[in-house]
Amino acid sequence: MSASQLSNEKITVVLGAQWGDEGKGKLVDILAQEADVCARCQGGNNAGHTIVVSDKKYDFHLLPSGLVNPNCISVIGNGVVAHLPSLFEELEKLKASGLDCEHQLVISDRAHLVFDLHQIVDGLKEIELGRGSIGTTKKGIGPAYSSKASRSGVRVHHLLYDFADFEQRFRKAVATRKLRYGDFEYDVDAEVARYRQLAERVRPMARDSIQLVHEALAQKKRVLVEGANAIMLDIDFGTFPYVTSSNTGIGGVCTGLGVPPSKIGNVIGVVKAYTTRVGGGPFPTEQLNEFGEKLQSIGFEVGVTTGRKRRCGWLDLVVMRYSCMVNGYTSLNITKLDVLDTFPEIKIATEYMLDGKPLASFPADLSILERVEVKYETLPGWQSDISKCRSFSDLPANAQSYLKFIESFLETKIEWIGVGPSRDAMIHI
Ligand code: 2SA
Ligand code: GDP
Ligand code: MG
Repeated sequence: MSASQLSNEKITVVLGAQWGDEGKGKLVDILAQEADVCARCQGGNNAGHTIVVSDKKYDFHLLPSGLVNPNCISVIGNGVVAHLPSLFEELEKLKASGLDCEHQLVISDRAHLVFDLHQIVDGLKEIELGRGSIGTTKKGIGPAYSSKASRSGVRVHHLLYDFADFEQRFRKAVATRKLRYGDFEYDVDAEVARYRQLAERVRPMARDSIQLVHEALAQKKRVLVEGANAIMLDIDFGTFPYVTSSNTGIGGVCTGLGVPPSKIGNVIGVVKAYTTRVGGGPFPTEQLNEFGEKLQSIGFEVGVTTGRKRRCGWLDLVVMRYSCMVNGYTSLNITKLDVLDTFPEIKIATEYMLDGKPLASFPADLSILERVEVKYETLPGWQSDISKCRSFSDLPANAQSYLKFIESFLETKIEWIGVGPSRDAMIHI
């Protein structure tokens, strides 16, 4: 890869284009080899990004995947919700696997804190929802963003300057939730003591990240943003209420880092060559049959954070057309094309029909989404191993046709093609 992949004028953004787990971490790792700054702008440790470098495998949750590059400063932006105990645990795990990167990490003093309290409430809310539960990761993400939106959230800076004030805010947050959910078990005094220690540990990495990113841009440094989750899990644009609690699309980059749209350059949408989803909610191209099982097992489709099996189905270009429209991708990374190697035929969804008529746009109402009939195109498979291909022309003709079909349907350039999990198993066009 040449250094020119990242602009030193504008921010490069990598976003999930479906329901998550498209392989964003792998592309971020590739691009971050040339980045000066790699930033997360939303979500928390609900994310799970796996990176494979030679024989080493790293799992990132709250931390930006750019940390694999020792020269890259990694930023947890103001739009992220951070569970500090998990942050330090993740750093320890990375250190144990040979990545000592704590000194590269910066956390925004405006980022909101996720407490164990939020994780407990996340679980209680899911129980309350019963059969309609969202299938959250139970990492406290929704309750932490609720605290933020209701202006009772606690931010990193609260922890740093006046601990008595922090303690008061924290105790009030617990009391309010106990009024709502009853007297759940929670050792508040122990938690206060733990945060007194965590405050000192986080102090050296807490900064005004907005200033940092703008200074980096002014100094012509290369800034990369790693999206977490994906557009169909976006709180506004996703399949609400089966979504996460942040703006996972391009808007979240501006609000989660404090950068204007004029500073955003390339936006790369990461698209799995089929579709997966974890948790509840509609999934029109889901294959509850041998095809879905085959995709799940060949693709090793298991949640990085929770270990849950991912639901699997065919590529959905109706979802992708909507995703391209909302996020305005300048190019796409098609990932896991190799997982389709053994399929004699491959289907692609091209239209949703409702009562015999094509739907003009992606529906807001889930009862409509549940009723749609999906129209598919069937393309011939290539039935050969593509994992060693390193250029577009190396790919079998049917794999090239599959990609060209996607590209022309979406009118968006395919720039990267993933043919295996490791860093080098990527075609760049
Ligand atoms: P939450 O925990 O409040 O954000 O859950 C709300 C919905 O968002 C989905 N969600 C995810 N979907 C795919 N991947 C995610 N990260 C992990 C991974 C998931 C895992 O990389 O594998 O390990 O299970 C992720 N995080 C949140 C979630 O399933 C809910 O549907
Ligand atoms: P993310 O959340 O979008 O970063 O994706 P995850 O890391 O949760 O899930 C993607 C999984 O697919 C990881 O285990 C990756 O190592 C793996 N992966 C990424 N790209 C490819 C690819 O092109 N081919 C194959 N076979 N695996 C891939
Ligand atoms: Mg993931």
